[in-house]
Parts: sequence; C-alpha cells; structure tokens
Amino acid sequence: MNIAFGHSNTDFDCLGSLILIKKLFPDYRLIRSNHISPAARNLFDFYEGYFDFLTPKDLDGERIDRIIIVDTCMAERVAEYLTHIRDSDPEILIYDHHDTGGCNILGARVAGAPLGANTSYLGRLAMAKSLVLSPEEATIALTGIYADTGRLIYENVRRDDYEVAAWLLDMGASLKLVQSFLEVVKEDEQIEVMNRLLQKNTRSIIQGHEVLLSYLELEENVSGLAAVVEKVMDVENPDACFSVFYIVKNKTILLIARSQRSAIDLHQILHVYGGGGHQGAASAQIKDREGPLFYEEFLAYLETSLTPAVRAGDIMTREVVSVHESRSLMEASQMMEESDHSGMPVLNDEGTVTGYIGLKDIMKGRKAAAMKSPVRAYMVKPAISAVENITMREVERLFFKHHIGHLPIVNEGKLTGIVSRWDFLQYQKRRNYYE
Ligand SMILES: [Mn+2]
Repeated sequence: MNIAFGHSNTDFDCLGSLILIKKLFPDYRLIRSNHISPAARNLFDFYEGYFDFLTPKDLDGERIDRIIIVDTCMAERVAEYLTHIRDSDPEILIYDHHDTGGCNILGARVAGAPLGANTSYLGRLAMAKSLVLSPEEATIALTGIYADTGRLIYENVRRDDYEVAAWLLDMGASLKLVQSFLEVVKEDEQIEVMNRLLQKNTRSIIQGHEVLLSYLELEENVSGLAAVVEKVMDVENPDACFSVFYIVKNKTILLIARSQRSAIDLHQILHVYGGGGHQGAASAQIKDREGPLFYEEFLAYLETSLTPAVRAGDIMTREVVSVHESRSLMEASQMMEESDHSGMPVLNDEGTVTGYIGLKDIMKGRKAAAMKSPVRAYMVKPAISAVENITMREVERLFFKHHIGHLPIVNEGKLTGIVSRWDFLQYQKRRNYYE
C-alpha cells in the first residue's frame, strides 16, 4: 500500500497539499492525523469526505511500499503515523516548502521550493500535468495558500503562490468559502473573549517596543483563544501582544503571545515557562500559580528580556547636507543640485535646526524673483525634528502627522543625522512578518 500524510496538528496548508496529492498520485491513500489544528477543524469537518482518509491505526499490519509526506521534514511531527508502520521498508518522498536542511527523516528524498505555501508547490505540479480539479478541491487548496501566505502578503510569498492561486480560481475555487474558513473567530464565546480583551488591553512601551498586555480570568478554557489573540493583534497593531489567561476551573495559566518584530523573539522569551513556538507566535501553559501574581512577575520579566527596539539613531543617515538660514535661495538651490538632495535642514548660528527648505520652497522664491532672499524667508518652520532615541513607531507617526518626507535628528540641540522616507521604507522592508 502507498500512503500520504502531513504533519500532526494538521493545518490548512497540509489539507491543501493532501487534496492535491490525491489528484497527483491517485494510487496513494491519505492518512489523517489524530490532531487537527482548531483553526482548520471547520474545513476538515466540511470536506472530510473528499479526502477519504484512513487513520494511523488502520496502518497496523499493513505492508507500506511508498510514503509521501507533505509540509514537514521533521520526524517528530509525523511520529504518530510512523509508530504504526512496522515490518516495512518504504520509500519516502517529502514535499516541503520549509528549509529542509535539517531534515531528520532518514533515507527520504526531499522535493519542494521555498514558496509561501506547500500547496503552491504541488499546485505547480498539478498545473504542469493539466489536471482538472473540482470547485471543492480548488477551494480546499486555495484556503491552504491563503492561510500560509497571510492572504498573499507575507514575506515568504513568491510568484508561484499567485499563479497557483489564479489557476485554482479558474478551477472554481470560492473566495467566499475561503474567507469563511479563514475567519476563525466566530463562536460566541470567542467573540465575548475578544471584546473583553479589547477593553482590558493596556498598551505599554517596553524597551522602545509598543506592547499590548492583558490579563483575563476565564471560568473554563475557550477553544481557539490563539485566534482571538491574533484578531486583537490585527485590530490594535502593536509590535507584540502578550495575553495571560487564568483558567479558573483547572487553575491553569495560558500565556499566548504574538510578535511582528524580529527583535521580539517569542520562542526565546516563553522558553523559561516551558513554552515555545516560533519567533512570531508562541504560547505556554503554567500550572499551580496564582493568576495575578504570575502576571505581575511576567511583566517584570518582560522588562528585562526584551531586546531594545530599533531607534532613529540606528537607521539615520549621518552625513547631512544642511544650509545656514542666512544663505540665499540661489546658494541653497545650487547646494541641493550638487548633493542631489530635494531638501535640507536649515541651521542658525548656534547650529540649531530652525527650519527645512525643499525644492518646492525654492520654486516659490523663483516665481517671486526672490532668489537673493535668505533661506530663512522661505523655509518651512517651525522645524520638525526629533532626538536619536525615538522609536521607529514615533518616526512613522511624525511622518504622517506633519506630512514630511525628512526628519532631522538632533542630539543636545545639534544636528546629527536625518531619517528620510527612503531610510524608513528600507527599515520597513527588513522587518519580519510572522508566519
Ligand atoms: Mn505550510
């Protein structure tokens, strides 16, 4: 018998991959995990019939010739199946879009590419074979791609993800259904918790990061709390979010965290509580602790464990061309041309920034035939400037609030650098999205 399966805690991308395996390799039986991720549960229940799954137990006593594994190359994530495969020496083929360098499934052949979703890689194979999918199969696959790529916007997204998504639409995938499967906050209990979180959240600045903190007591565990925290994260858009739930019924603390800054490594931070996950998403379960006391202790721990945020001084351009306020517009215009800048901070005798002069201001002077006037007369004032240790959040706010493209940076009143929109966008590009 030939079989195929994905990792435990089956997610949308696993299901999307498996539905395509069924089309690409019709002589393989799909095996379902005993653990379906809560988020993917709805889609799984809805379409279970399309997969025609066997369970790991069904493998007892079977001779397995070939195995296909999707969306993981780590043995510990497929242990629940492997323990049922005995007396066989199957050929193993893995399709995985993760970094497969650390693959620890011995003797396996590994295929795949670093696409946003594993489903996209198999979709490519299906496209090459001109396979035809039913609308249901296309919907399952498209949900997999949307889930793993944050609806095609995460950093991991490649052209192939778009092309396969387009092909799936051609095959009749329903975006309405995809959306409803991805909408994981829909149970009344979840919505109630979400409202309470939105009310009780406090926003703090820790080491320069904007962090959302909350402590909530729940009578009993609510399924899908992680999805609720993610939704709150979406609404509030902090750098990171830490939600501490105290479950009264079994006296357990559930700590759920999300981060969208690479400087905040949640896996590392929650490690001391025996939790873990990824850099951007992690959780921990803590037993036998008083809720409020734990929360207090956790806040103190956060203060010491967060790495300082990037600040204006870290990314600013240090070589700034500036102009004295008594220079003429003509001179300023020449300086801009020579230095290839579209604007400059203006300084007084003390070296203090008193304004900003841009090409637009010089144009005004030119129209008024006043090119001999001092810069002082045409500059934009008061000067918007900031100190080196303001965070990137604050830099962004100043850009938006004052509609400026350059932010002069001063230290003890003296100009030390400038952050342009370009510097800011470069910084934004380097930022990590979470998976
Ligand atoms: Mn995946």
